[in-house]
Amino acid sequence: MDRIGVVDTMFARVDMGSIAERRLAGMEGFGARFKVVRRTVPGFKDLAVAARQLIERENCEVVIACGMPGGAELDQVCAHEAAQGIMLAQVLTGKHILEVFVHAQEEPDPARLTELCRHRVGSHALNAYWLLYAPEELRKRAGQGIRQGGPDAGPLPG
Ligand code: RDL
Ligand code: RDL
Ligand code: RDL
Repeated sequence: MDRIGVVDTMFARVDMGSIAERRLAGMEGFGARFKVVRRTVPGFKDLAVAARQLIERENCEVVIACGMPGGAELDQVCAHEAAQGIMLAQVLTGKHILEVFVHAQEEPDPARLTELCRHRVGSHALNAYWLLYAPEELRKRAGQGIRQGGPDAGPLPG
């Protein structure tokens, strides 16, 4: 059976990994064609190595890496570093690790931040599934200004 990895953090103020797990559990082939392997690490700087381990030790085909950069300026610098680690892990393993970051400063209202999280994590869970099983779904949407967590920007005219 294929494996899809989900890793999230204790730092995040929303249980992002469970949102991804629930979304994947609703997709065709769950439990038959693929299963989900879940890990949680302290914070987003710990995501890259956990994702690499999910790929190399747990044989995951794709990983969804969820994190929440805090609101401080320092957290933005750290987010950039954490993102570079995730990219390095992708290049080293040759597998997709979808970085799902929801920045605390994107939305000051807590209820709306939770909603943004649900939407972004759910959308990237679907993207991971498509990368693995339905790349034509991504191809159909090329150049369409698709976003995760907010409204789509849409295509430019012409
Ligand atoms: O490796 C242990 C920690 O350094 C690691 O868990 C960090 O990701 C924790 N962390 C910070 O140290 C920080 O300054 C986090 C943030 N900011 C942050 O904004 N979001 C995190 N972790 O998930
Ligand atoms: O791995 C999943 C996503 O992290 C990845 O697809 C990103 O490239 C998506 N993305 C951002 O997260 C972002 O903050 C993009 C942009 N900005 C951007 O400006 N252009 C993109 N993607 O193509
Ligand atoms: O235009 C508004 C947003 O799309 C823009 O601010 C993005 O940069 C927000 N964003 C992130 O900050 C991020 O870390 C996005 C993603 N990840 C993402 O994966 N997909 C997005 N936006 O559409």
